[in-house]
Amino acid sequence: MRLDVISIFPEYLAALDISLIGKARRDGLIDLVVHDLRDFTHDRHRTVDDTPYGGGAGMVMKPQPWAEALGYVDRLAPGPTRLIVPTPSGRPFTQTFARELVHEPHLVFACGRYEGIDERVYDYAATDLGWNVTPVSLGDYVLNGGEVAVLAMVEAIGRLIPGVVGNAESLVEESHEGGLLEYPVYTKPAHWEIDGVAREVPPILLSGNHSAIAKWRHQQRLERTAARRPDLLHTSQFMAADAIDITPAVPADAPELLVLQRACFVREIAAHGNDQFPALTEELPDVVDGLSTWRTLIARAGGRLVGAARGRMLDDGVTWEIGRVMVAPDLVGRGLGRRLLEEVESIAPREATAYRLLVAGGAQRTQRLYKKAGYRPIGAAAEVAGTVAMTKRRRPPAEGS
Ligand code: JD8
Repeated sequence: MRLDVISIFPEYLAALDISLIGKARRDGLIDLVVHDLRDFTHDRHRTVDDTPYGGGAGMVMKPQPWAEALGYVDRLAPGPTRLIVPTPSGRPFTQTFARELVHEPHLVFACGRYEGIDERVYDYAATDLGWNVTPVSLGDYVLNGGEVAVLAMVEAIGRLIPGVVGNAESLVEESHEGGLLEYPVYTKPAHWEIDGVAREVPPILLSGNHSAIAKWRHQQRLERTAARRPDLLHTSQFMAADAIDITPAVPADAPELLVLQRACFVREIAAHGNDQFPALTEELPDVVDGLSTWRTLIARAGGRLVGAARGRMLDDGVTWEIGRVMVAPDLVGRGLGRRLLEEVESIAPREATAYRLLVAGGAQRTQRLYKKAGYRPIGAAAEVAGTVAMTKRRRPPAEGS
């Protein structure tokens, strides 16, 4: 892979002379050259910038020096060239993109400064040089120029070249490889004391039980990702990371609850042609009203509403009626339904001595879940056609609880 970097501060890229990238260059694994843009100016002051057309603060980099610099490196490396232009307005640079770029035969990095580079340079590179021009951002913060971004990108791409990083093995379990953040690491001493405080290495890591260690490390990656980067997790992984938050519903949850109940009960229509199921016919105001007449719990995974359940006391003053135990269709079968049922049982007032709930007549899977939870069917429910009522005695709450 050939890389060319163009900058008015070539010394900024000196960091690429050292460490793994530096060694890879000396070992011929990476062919990287840094060019000074001012070498492509012809005036005594080696001018690379001028005032912006349309006015405004700062200066803009002139097109001619860039065109000559890009033309020069174009002749240095045959074959397709990709021009990476660091800019806060570029596509986010990610590990996935790094893994894509490592397969490019020739990468050119244009380090801008000031307010940026005259926009016509990108059209020249794409049209006249036939390059694939890609504006890329290192992250949602503002730097003073492209050099820092190029340092990061060249390192992230270079270390993926076979042979650059000693044990390729370690490339696998890194953050952003496989979508999870990396697990915590420890080294000697196992017992570490500082300022009179002793800190131990998690015993599992001293056990020699490699499958248990791998399991523990995976769980650590899940929990750390759920806590720090929920955006990286697929909802199902929240379950595995046990990072589902169950909280009381608030009126603002009503729109998502309406969507969830439609999604969860739509099968009723297909299974029993029953499109009059309340959960299917309700509109938003009905859901909002329900939040004031029922105590409703919701489950969220990384901010997404993935489940709910509700309860209310029946007029007999002793029965806690449970309803709308719902789990998002893509998450059924992972234990969330059982957990929601336990939670909504647990919020029943002290005077409740029994639970009662309705199940769609044909919903065998759901009935099995309730039977496993101790519920027993007591026959057809009068109040909602096509449903079966199931009840369970409530174990008296433990003394003092
Ligand atoms: C290239 C000039 C400075 C940017 C006026 C401040 C990348 N993630 C990132 N943040 N900032 C950059 C970046 C900033 C640059 C240049 C990259 C060239 N500047 C400009 C526009 C606002 N000044 C970046 N990658």
